[in-house]
Amino acid sequence: MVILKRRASPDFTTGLADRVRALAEAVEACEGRVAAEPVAEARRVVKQVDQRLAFTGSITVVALAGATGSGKSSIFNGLSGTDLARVGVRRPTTSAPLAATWGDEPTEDLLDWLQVTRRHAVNAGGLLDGLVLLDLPDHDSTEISHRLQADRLVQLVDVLVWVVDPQKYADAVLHDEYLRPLAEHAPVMLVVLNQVDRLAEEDRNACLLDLRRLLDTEGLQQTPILPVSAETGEGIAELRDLIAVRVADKLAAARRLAADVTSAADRLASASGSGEVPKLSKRSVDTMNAAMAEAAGAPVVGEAVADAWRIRGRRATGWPVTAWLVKLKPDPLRRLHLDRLPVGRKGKPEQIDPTDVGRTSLPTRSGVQQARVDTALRNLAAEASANLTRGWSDAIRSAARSQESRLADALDRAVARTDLDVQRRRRWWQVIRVLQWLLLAAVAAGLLWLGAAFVLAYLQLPPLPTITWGRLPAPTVLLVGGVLAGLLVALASRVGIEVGARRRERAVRIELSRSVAGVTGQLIVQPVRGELERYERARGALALATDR
Ligand SMILES: Nc1nc2c(ncn2[C@@H]2O[C@H](COP(=O)(O)OP(=O)(O)OP(=O)(O)O)[C@@H](O)[C@H]2O)c(=O)[nH]1
Ligand SMILES: [Mg+2]
Repeated sequence: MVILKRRASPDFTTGLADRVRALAEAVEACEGRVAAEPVAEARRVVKQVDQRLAFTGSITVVALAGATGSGKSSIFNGLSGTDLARVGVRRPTTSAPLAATWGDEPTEDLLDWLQVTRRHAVNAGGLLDGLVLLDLPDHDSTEISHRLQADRLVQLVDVLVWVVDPQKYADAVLHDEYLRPLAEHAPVMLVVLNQVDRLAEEDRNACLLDLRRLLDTEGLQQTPILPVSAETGEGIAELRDLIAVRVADKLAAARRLAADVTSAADRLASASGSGEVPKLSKRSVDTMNAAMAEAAGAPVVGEAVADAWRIRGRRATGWPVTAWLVKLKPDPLRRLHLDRLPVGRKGKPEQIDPTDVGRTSLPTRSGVQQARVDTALRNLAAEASANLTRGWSDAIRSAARSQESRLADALDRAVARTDLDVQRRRRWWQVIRVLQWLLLAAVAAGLLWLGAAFVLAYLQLPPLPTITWGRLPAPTVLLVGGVLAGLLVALASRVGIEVGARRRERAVRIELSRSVAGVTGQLIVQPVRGELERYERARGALALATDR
């Protein structure tokens, strides 16, 4: 980080550390969601920045790169005032990189990192102090190892000097595979047109113009072109001056790394996509929950609770003579194993206890229900991945289904643990029950009375005093009235019970929906939101890293 502390804060280095951190975060977020190649490249850049910044920023590594025979080694010798580099007629000549170092700054570790073993110190104390000049092998001969070494160092050095000659300056390999992809690095590159001594004045100008035009179309407007002849020494001093400027400002390394970060972030950003972060609407979550609730048996449970309510209500409020018959009906809740559940305890599906054995005996979901669940899940995932690239939408789809194997079981447990409040009663039932027994007592009294009158008449004993209510005899009123009133009360109560049963059914459906939403929230919505947050993180980090 030495460079960053001492930077003169020109734009390109401003926030380099932040941008690298952002790129590292983007790499982490994009892992597995974006094509492997740009992710790997961005990771390599993050590592390279860390490694290069760990070395001193006072040293500037300049490499001479280019096709075989363009004159790299000749220029290397010209710049260093030596004949260290072998210049040959037989192609290719240079097979391993060679370094010349200027100044007293230790360069051993840096050259070790660059894996350059052939090193020579040259005259110190000049404008080039702090320069490490590399003569690279060519990138275009039949020797694969040359290209591998050249490519590796092209990625690592601070300043690239591309040496071209009048015959091959427009070479497609050089332009398509190196210069164009390095457009972001235009400010840290130079192009040298060597062997100008071989050209007549007008050819030289035409050649320079054509080369300029080529570079401009490739986005390299900021890359200077220098006509040089290693043979005559023309242009070598100017080249030395251009290099000296870059050595003096000590910012070449940071500049290069900033360009690396920008282009890696750009590539990663276009691979990751620029779609807005999709929102998960309440509507699609609700639709999915409704499908899940149905598949989990919420309607069946609701009906069972209502039926159980009716049975208990009728038993409590029915005419006592016949009400016991209701007992013969099987309890619908018991049939579904919902009767022995904790009462008065709210089910908390988000804290599903794996040791809890609460299970219902609800029928397994039907094909239609399963299809509805699948459709709802698909729609949810589609909404959550709208406008996202393939990798991200795949990740969101699999996040929606990541807990699928646990889902059916978790839903059943949630239903089983939902407080159905099956013991709930109405106070009026008790009142009616008392009333029913009083009416039955009246019936019994009437019956006894009539019985007594019948026995007395049979034995020709004097009759009981005749009491009439209205114009009807009291015992008859008690008997018939009691029966009729009991039946009427039972019938009227049924209306109240029915209203209560429907209300219970609704309440249970709501309670079950809440439980189901708890489960889907944990097993579906949360993983999908997690993935969306990850995308948002990647997007934010890439925006920071690209610095656009
Ligand atoms: N006329 C002329 N010849 C040159 C010039 N520069 C280099 N040469 C010749 O071109 C040939 C190749 O030069 P090198 O410096 O070995 O080229 P190189 O780019 O290092 O080649 P490799 O190491 O194979 O990649 C040699 O014969 C040089 O003498 C120049 O400016 N003018
Ligand atoms: Mg050479």
